Amino acid sequence: PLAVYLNDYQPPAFVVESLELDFDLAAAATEVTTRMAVRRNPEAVEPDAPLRMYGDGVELVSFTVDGAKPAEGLLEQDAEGLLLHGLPEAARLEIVSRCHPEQNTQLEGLYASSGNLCTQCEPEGFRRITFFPDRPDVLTTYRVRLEADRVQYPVLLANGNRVEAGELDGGRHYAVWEDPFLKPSYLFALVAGDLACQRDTFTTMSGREVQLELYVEAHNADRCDHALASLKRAMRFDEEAFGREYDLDVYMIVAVDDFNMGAMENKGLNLFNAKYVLASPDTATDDDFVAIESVIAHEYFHNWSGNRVTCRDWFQLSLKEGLTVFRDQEFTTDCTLFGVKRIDDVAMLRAFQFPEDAGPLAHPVRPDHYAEINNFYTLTVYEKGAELIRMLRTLIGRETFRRGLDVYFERFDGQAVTTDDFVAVMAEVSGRNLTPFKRWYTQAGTPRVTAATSFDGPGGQARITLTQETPPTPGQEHKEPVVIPMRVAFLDAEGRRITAHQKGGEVQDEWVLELSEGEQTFRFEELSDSPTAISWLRGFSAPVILNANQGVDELAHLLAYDDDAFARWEAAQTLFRRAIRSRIEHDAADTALEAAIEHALAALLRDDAIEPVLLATILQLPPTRELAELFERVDPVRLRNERDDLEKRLYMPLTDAMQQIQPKLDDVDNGAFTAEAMGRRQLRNRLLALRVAARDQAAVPEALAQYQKARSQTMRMGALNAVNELDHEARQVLLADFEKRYRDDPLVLDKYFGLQAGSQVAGGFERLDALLEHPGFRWTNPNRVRAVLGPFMARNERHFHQDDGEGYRRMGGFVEKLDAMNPQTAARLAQPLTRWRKVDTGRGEQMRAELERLAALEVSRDLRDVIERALA
Ligand code: B3K
Ligand code: ZN
Repeated sequence: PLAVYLNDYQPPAFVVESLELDFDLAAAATEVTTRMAVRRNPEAVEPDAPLRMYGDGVELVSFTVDGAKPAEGLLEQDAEGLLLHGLPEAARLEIVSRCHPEQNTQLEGLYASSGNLCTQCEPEGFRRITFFPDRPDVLTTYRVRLEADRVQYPVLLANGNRVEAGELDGGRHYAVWEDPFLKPSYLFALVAGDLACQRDTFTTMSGREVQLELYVEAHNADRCDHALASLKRAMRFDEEAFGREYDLDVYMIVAVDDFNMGAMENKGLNLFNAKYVLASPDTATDDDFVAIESVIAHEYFHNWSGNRVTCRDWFQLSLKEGLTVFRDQEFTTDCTLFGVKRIDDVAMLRAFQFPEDAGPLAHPVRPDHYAEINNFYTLTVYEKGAELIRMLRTLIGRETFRRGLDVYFERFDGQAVTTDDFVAVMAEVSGRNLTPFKRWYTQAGTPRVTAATSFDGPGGQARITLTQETPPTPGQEHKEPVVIPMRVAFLDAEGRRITAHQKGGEVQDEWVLELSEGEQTFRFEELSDSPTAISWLRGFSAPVILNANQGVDELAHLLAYDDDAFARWEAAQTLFRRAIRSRIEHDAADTALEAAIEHALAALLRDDAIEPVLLATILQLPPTRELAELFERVDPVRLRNERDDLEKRLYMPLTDAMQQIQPKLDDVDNGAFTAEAMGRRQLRNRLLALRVAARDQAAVPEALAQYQKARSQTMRMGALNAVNELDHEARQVLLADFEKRYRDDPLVLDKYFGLQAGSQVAGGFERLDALLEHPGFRWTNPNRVRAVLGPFMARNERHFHQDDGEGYRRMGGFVEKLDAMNPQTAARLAQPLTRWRKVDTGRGEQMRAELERLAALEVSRDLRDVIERALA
């Protein structure tokens, strides 16, 4: 496909001074009247350039300029929309156009979902509603009039404040909405539907009362409390942690059943995938509760980082997404315990972003070209982007960073800007040259850092030498060094931090070393004791792969004592990885190593002081996806088997120790939703799963009992997850019961789909077929499709990677089928198929063949872009 390049950016030829949209809404055909006042942009490059209005699948009904039809030849219609030539300095345009919500299965633009009408405009959906200069640097004020059937669509919503409403003849009614804030078209939204409204209020720090309104289908009205409470917590947090106050009088959230992603931050009117709104203890797990809170917060935080200050062009996507993920991570950290949120974020980065950055779809946080922007809403732009913000804060200090954010929001309020603008503010407030740091934005790939240490005798001196290297990625053969903040501490034999100083520096017990060259040495003097262990990359201070060559004893010491939760967890992860590597590379277990790990885990299980949630997190082995990154190519089925076997061997001797903890966790199903209560449930469920994996005979009946007695979805799912890999009657009994219980509850049924599709128990293809035939399954609903196909590809190595290629062919077929309805979701689901160079050659060839089959078909631009990059 044809690519768009960052270097080609030009300011728009016209600015839009104001915009009025009139919608005559109906599911079959909606007529839109667009009135806009345009004026030549003084910053335009060419003084007489035409006005470009994008349109995608929109029918043009009529067009006038200052009340008259444009003269012959001045209005040009092409594949991208409309071009209007010969415009004067300023003009008023009126466009009447038509679109067809009911036929819109792509779920971009205006579409129908469960009988309601709603929109999704980011990034380029507005052009599917009407003709418009649909680019993020065209900002204007919106006045929107919605008219529709009163019975079918009693609720009519758009951005901003409702300024007028009334009844009309013929059973119709209308509402007029005005949004006083400048916004780009991607933040436009409307909803028309039959929805129940749950209300609450929030008083801002300056004492204004904001109406909070949550719209859901009437039968879901009892699942809204958590979302509303989360919203209020997020609003308070943004005031307290970032000084950001909400600006409109009303904040609306609407839950939509058919939605391509998690949610959308439209100004004053967020649209949400119902999955990230609806929750009750019976239907949602603790993880669901946490995810809802974080998505609600994320979209709310966008009101400043994204809406008040937006992106100049889509290359700058991380300007709003990286920053907003950073902000939502800070919020969740604030609500959870003991640094475990940081561990969860790192685990996710490693399992998903690192592979992306090492594969054929690798791209910089600020890409410099794209063929389809929808394919760039990635882990790299979001999660790695958030890591860059975090590193900036580490480098310039918390207070300076906070001051920089204030300056950024104030200076660019109402503007569309770039990641360079953001970094420039941070450079200004800190007085630092951050130009070298910007390589993080332009260079793809995960840097590899090695660390070596030497201690110079009793004088108490230490030397740390760090080196870095970033492997090549597509289109970027040669890499420059980046600025890596490495947070370190030396620990003594009791796990206490040792003090020392760097030449000319103060005495400290923790340092942030700045590695900015290929190799650098850092010297420490007058160490107060001789170190037993070094705690590296504390808090995961940079998104790198570290090799510190630490011995097993040193790692065990960190695992027992490190006061940095990440570093403690990482010590266990390093041991697990080393054991797996040995099994794969030497075809045999390193028995001494595995015995040492078991010993360290046993000590951990005896440790009364460790927080339950941290213990639960540390006990978990890395997932196959992440382990695969240790190898150039690997047989994924074997890797999964070795991982599971290692887990079994390590925990078999520990089943008694695990059993002994369990009674202390008997009261966890108590309906409490504090971080502590959730952490204890997590440990209870982890221990149960590990005991089942370790073949503890008593564990299966316990799982059955836990399921039967469960008063919450968390405990029910805990039991199901524990037995889901067992070819045992217990599994079937529980799953059948679960299916019966939640058959008519789509969001909970998705959990059943995931359990069935993600299980490696024999008969995976038959189960897959049955799920696709299930009355609750629909190809047009992204949640259903993802619930089945996602876990099949992510967790069911045995079937997805079956060595005859059957799994790849099936998934290729499903991607093809879905592509005809919903290209965006299809292109995303195709991604596991792009990793053909990472699996062993036999499988890799089968996977590649399936990609080539798809490449030969007429597929969407979204899917073609992914396939072409995968095959390049
Ligand atoms: N900004 C939206 C994502 C839009 C994705 C379009 N393919 C949600 C978010 O990041 O908050
Ligand atoms: Zn976002």
